[in-house]
Amino acid sequence: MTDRVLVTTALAYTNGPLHIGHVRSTYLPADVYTRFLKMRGVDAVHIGGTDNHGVPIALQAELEGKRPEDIVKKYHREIERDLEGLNIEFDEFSCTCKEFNPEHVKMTQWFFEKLYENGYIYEKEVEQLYCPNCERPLPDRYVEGVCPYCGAEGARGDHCEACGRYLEPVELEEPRCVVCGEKPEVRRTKHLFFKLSEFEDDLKEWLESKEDWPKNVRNYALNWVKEGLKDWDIVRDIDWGVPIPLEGYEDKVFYVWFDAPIGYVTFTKQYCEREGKDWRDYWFNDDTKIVHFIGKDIVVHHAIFWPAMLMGIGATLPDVIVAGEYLTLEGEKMSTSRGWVVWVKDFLEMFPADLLRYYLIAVSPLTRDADFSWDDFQARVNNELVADLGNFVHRTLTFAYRYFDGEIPEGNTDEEVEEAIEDAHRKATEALESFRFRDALNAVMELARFGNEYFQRHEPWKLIDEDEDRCADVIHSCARMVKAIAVMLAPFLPESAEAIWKGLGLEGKPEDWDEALEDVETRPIPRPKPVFPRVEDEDIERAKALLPEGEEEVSEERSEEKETISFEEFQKIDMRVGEVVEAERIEGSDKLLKLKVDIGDDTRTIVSGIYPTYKPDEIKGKKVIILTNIEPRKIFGVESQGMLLAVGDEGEPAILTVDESKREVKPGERVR
Ligand code: B3M
Ligand code: ZN
Repeated sequence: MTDRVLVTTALAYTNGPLHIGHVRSTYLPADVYTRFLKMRGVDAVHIGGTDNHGVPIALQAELEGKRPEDIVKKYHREIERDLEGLNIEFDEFSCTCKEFNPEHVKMTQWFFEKLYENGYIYEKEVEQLYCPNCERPLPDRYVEGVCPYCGAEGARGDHCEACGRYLEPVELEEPRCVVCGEKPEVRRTKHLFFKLSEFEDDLKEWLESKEDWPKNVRNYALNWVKEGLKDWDIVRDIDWGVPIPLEGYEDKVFYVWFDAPIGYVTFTKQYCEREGKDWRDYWFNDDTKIVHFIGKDIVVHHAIFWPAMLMGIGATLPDVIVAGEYLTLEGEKMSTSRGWVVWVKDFLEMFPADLLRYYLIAVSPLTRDADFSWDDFQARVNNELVADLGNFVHRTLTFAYRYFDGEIPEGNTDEEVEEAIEDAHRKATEALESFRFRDALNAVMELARFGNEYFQRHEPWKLIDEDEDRCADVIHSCARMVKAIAVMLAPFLPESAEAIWKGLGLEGKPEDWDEALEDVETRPIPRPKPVFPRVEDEDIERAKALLPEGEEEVSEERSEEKETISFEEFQKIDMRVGEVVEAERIEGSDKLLKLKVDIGDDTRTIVSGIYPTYKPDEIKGKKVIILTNIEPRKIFGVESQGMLLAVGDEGEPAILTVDESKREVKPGERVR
């Protein structure tokens, strides 16, 4: 292993806070890996930040009537807060925003100029869409239409969600401007292209040499190269992005995927300047190992475009690219627009960070898709963390505390225990070196399971009366395992590892990976406390209540005949006409509105997932149907005292209302 390692995590777009998908695919593995390296004495640095330019953020700002930098600032803060809450540590966490980080503008322009001088940039006329009504070009998502490949409606200018293909805006059929709906016209303009095609052979050779890379990255990238590489348009006709230092390009900026990876270099430089180091030691020195952690949807950008850019200026190429596969939620694809996600912030309001860190690693290898399910989360925490690991640590410490005067007893460690520790240490080390995070964590869990079995088999509660010296050996052996567990758990569950460490009466926290192999000294220990909380059914109910009402239930309804109910049963259902008197969005939610609804003798607060189909102003004054005697439920911290009836799923609700063409209907009238 080299001494200098630069670890990076993909830069999250500042168009929303973090959810568990981001955590699982990149942040958590990168953090675990860096912590592991640091514990081994490697000069490892973890660099990250946020990705602030690009059409999606510009468009979001425009549609919300804000400035892009305001959106960037808001979400940069929230993302930073989420990462801190999860104990994801960075040596530098910065941003690419031209307003807030002029260094990044300089670095991007410098990078471009190098590529330009080296002959890898050329100018070419392109066709692009232009909105005659808004009087401006429509790059990427500024235009929507029908996908020319699969015929799906609502394909965006850069990408069709339905078939997954990359698109050019001019390829779209029936295009329209997303801002005003106008049909755009085709205009010609000048763009700059990066000669990606020239790097085809070098990239192929380089990727082929990376035999030890995770397969999901190498094979995918190689297939791309084999299909032939086209030169890459690095310009966009918007003003939100890094300005292009070339005459004639005053109204254009670099494409966000050109400047974003350069952020890794900018941030390294910023880190180095603070630490009195030379950033060239990281980016122009083949002794440095660069490790990129990314999500699998951006393999092409990191394994093809980015290395080609680096080759173009003679910089150090990534040593490894590790890509996390997708995470689904309760068996369904996550969707921020539908609210089908678990936000980090919400998780942390309910559970300690380490429980999420544990679950996301234990549930599946990083290179395979995984599903987050609340029931499985509860089961794994209770059956594994609490029952195996927590129990072993607690019973060991409690026994020592009670029967050995509050101290870890002196004694000899049994050989089978020494072996079990060495075995776990070797397995965990090898697994972490090759990015098999789950295997590494499993090795630690296995040691805990062995510890429990060992404790049980030696029956110290009997030995203490029969043979106190032998009992001391057994408890001493157990304490050795507890110490090894604390050390090896540290990269994964840093808070719990420190708590266990302190439980052994040790100072500070585990900092040296090989200390797992060392004996434990006799010393007074504090009164033992359980390390992990049990996750109770109520906790899980509360967590589930944050998800929108199950889509599955809706579709089941269609296919499944419901049981017949009696008229009396129907009579129990109290549905009334209500008039919406107030409506506002719920902060942090993409689809929820908080409504005040007049139902005649009462005014109820109702939370309903009808945004953005229904805007607050447009729902105000409407007569709606409310199920009034359903149990109140807390959604996003707001108690919903009833349910607004609507049809439709997939984020396309249509609300139920009353026909007033024959007479006026008053709020409070019952539906019967
Ligand atoms: N912001 C996409 C993503 O968040 C993009 C990554 C940039 S890494 C240089 O997955
Ligand atoms: Zn327009």
